[in-house]
Amino acid sequence: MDVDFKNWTNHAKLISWIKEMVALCGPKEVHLCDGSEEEYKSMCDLLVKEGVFVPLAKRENSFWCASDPSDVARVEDRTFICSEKEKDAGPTNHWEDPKKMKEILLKLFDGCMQGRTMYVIPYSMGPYGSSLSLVGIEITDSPYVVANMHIMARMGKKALDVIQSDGEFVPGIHSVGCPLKEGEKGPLWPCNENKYIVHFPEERSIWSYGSGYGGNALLGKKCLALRIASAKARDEGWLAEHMLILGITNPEGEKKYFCAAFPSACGKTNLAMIDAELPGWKIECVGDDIAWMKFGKDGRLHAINPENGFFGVAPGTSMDSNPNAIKTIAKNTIFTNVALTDDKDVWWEGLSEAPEHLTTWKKESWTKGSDEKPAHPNSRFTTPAKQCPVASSEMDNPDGVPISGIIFGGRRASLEPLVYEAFSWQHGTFLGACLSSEMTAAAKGTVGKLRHDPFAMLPFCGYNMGDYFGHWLDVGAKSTEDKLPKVFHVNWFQKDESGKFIWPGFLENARVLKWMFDRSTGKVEADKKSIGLFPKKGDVDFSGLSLSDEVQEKLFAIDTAAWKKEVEGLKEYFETFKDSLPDGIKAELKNLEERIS
Ligand code: SAT
Ligand code: MN
Repeated sequence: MDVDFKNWTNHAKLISWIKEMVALCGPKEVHLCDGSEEEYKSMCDLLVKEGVFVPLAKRENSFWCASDPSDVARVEDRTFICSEKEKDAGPTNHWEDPKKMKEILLKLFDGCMQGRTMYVIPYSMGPYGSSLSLVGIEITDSPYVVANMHIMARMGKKALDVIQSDGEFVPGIHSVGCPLKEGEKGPLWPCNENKYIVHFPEERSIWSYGSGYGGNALLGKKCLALRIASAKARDEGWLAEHMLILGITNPEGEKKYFCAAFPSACGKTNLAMIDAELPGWKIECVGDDIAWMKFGKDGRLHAINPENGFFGVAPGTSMDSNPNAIKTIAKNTIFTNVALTDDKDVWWEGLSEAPEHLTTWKKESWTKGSDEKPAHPNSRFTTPAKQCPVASSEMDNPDGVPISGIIFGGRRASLEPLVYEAFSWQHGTFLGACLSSEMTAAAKGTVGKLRHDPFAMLPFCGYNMGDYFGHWLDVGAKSTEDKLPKVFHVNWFQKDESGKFIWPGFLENARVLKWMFDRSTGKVEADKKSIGLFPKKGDVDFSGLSLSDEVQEKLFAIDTAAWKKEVEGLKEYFETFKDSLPDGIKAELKNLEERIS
């Protein structure tokens, strides 16, 4: 098939790669994307015409859609890091020999786009003109992916211009793996039982097959901005992290930026745009999922958000838990796997009182009182970041924002207190390495099961996690403690014996942010305890929360027996990294053991 590249690019390497993919995948036609508004509109029109998208009546330019029930989350067991050496993928990743994997992929992709249109998407992760930004090309046979990429990334002609002048791009090929015979229409949500989400970190390329959902298919997000970027960051001395970025201004007008790493579906989006009820304080959102950080000339880490949209978890999002998200999704939003109301609006658990009747994400009729959940727990909204009422004007700043603090957190029913601070960068790196969290519906697996999730990067680190710990220590060695961000650990999810959360969470988390802010300006002192630096009594303001003395104590309790058990578990876990485990982590584990004994 002849593709006319004339008004699109004359970049030889790009053209030859696209031609190669056309020959391999055998699409019926090729659409070279320009990223324009008209293109977005035509993509949505097409999806409406096909019956994939249902236009929403109360939200301008917004759509509901439902995936195949088998394609609802990231598939971690089908995600591969194919480095030349197995050791470079490390014990936490699935590895396959790159040559062997290419053979598998070439067979899978052979003719996989038959009867479908191939879309070629040029996109930039990060603001144009930033030394941190990376451009990618995603080739896909899914118009749903094209529409979502329009929102999630900076997409189109400008990204091509960067490739033209710079030469470099990350190629990513994606197929739903569902070729069509002549005249065949195929399912509304095409996908394949056989899924492969594959990364070649040395070659810096991505091959994704069989899924049309989220991080499996929108290749700019987890595949490029985390797995490929983390490997590039290791080589070049910067950090690509699974972190939100937010700005806080105190009543005196002092402004600080924080990054926070939590596993998927643990409230990053809520925290990133938290509507603080702290008189005189202001919170701004720079990003809700990914941060790329690099040292500025001032010796401080500066972060950009490589994304341009939010792919947020819908269930639990409400005017109480996250009013800014609710306002963000009022228009120009794609809702996937939430429930549809009879008057063509969206609904999910926690949004409001359930209506009498709904259409579920499985497209089944649902009446109030039925046991089934009408929205899938990993249902999502794809929405433009700039629509957020507290979107930071720094979102497009190519230099990024200077980071004063880094926060780690997971879902832990017990053990981890509400908040504490690390003694040093090395200790903070250790806290990141020790992170564990109960699993959520964001990935296929057992919801609620506690697992180690270092730096909330377990599913996203593109190389050996032991080397990644070492990279963090190396990054710290490039600056000094006074310039490096302070590191904090938080846990919003402690429960009492009856299984009830003891901390109200959500908007009240701003009280904890305030303490971290005050620590970063040096306004408040902290108490040195066995596991870290703790707030002095009264410095985290509990006024008006009516927490009993017992609960207040429990929020900051250190259960030594439980910590001894935790240390034993960590020892065992860290042994899996063998000689990749850096000395700094070993030393911190020993220190912790001594402090709690
Ligand atoms: O599907 S995604 O990987 O984009 C969402 C998440 O797990 O954070
Ligand atoms: Mn995420």
